Amino acid sequence: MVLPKPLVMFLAFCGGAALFAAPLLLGAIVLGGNDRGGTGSAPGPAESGTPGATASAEPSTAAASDEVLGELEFHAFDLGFEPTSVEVDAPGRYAVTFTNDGAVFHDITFADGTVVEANPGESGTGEIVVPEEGLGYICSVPGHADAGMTGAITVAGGNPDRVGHSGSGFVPGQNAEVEPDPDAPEYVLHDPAAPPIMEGDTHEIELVITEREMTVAPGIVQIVWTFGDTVPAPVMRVKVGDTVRVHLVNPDTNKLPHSIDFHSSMVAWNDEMRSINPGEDLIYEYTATHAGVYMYHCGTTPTLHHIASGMFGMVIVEPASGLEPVDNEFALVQNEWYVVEQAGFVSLEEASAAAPQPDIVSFNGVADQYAEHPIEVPVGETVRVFVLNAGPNIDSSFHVVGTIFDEVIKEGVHLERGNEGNWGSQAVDLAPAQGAIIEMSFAEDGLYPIVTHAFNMVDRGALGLFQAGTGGEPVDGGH
Ligand SMILES: [Cu+2]
Repeated sequence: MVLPKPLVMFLAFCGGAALFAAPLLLGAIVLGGNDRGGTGSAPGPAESGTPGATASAEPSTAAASDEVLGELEFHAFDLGFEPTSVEVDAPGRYAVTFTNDGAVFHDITFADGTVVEANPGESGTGEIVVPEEGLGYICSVPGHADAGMTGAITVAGGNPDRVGHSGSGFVPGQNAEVEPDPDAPEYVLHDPAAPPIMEGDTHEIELVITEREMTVAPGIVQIVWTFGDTVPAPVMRVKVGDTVRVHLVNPDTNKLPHSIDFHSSMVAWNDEMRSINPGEDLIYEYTATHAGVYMYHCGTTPTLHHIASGMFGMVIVEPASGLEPVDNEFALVQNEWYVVEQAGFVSLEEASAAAPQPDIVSFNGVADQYAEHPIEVPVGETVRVFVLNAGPNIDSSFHVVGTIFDEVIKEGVHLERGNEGNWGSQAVDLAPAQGAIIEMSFAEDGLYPIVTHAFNMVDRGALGLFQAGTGGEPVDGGH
């Protein structure tokens, strides 16, 4: 692999840069850990071959016939099934009625492949063949099975815990290994420049939700859910006193309900933050009352899955009097990706672990993008970075190698440039959903790595570079 020139220089310059270099030399993120070995779980119907075929001749006959042995009724709510286990007297064919009592779309997907769907308030019907071993069922809407929408049909005396469904055999603490695909689309470089403040006092913003694939690291594609078709979502920049009126649109081409929650607002959770189904929209209006760097995100259940899948962004609220002008402004959002499958859904199971092990940690959605495409700034100029840790789970220790922050406003706490004593800051700790305004400058020509100083995350993609001036000369005098 051919390394970009600034990077070659950086590696040459920095002899002890193994940690930085690892992902780049490999050409991809190391998605470390044990192989999950497929998605199979407990021995289940899948192993029995033809659905309905059993060792005993009698049930086999019943299963093969068209005779319907009974009717089974299932209900869905948000997020679960009622009942979660059903016992039938004999294997064979059963009619199924499925009623959705929830507020969002659900289905019931049986391990024999039968799917019955129902919109909120509606019912559907189907037929299933229950084998001797029993038959598991889940809701196949992403995240719903993980959130608890699973169940099992057993045959007289069977143990529902031993009935397989199509849920995965995830073991907490074990990350999947996903090979980068050399044919995956190249990632789209996310512009790190912070936008200017929006003009006027009232801002009408249309935000369209999309569900699509995105290259989140070289060779790694994930299904993402977005506000405004980018991850992170567009930066909104306003000032205290402004009215922000967001028109949130969930197009009917989407599959899932979504919502929006602005941390920069003070509104009731059960009104503006409500979920809307595909084909619906809502208006979320608030007055910006407090200055800071705020997160906005989707809050639809399971919220963890919606944030982990890309539904997060930054709102900058300036004081009514505005921020002091500086020479350069950037916006960086740190987030984690939990990857178990190429071009698959982000893993809620991995993200849910009590001690989560992200496969990728990125600035502005794509691993290592600013290491491969350094952010250029002139030597000696003031540089302001708006930083948000979108999480969803792990802390950030935002640090820029080779400089000292001389102005930091973190969650309302202000370290002022030129303070008495000339106190400075080396790293800004940001728990999930915390944000800061961080200012610095670069004293000389050269490269200044952007990291979270939680260094176990740097080789997972949390690496960028500021290039001051020409980027400087490597120590060995090479080229
Ligand atoms: Cu969502």
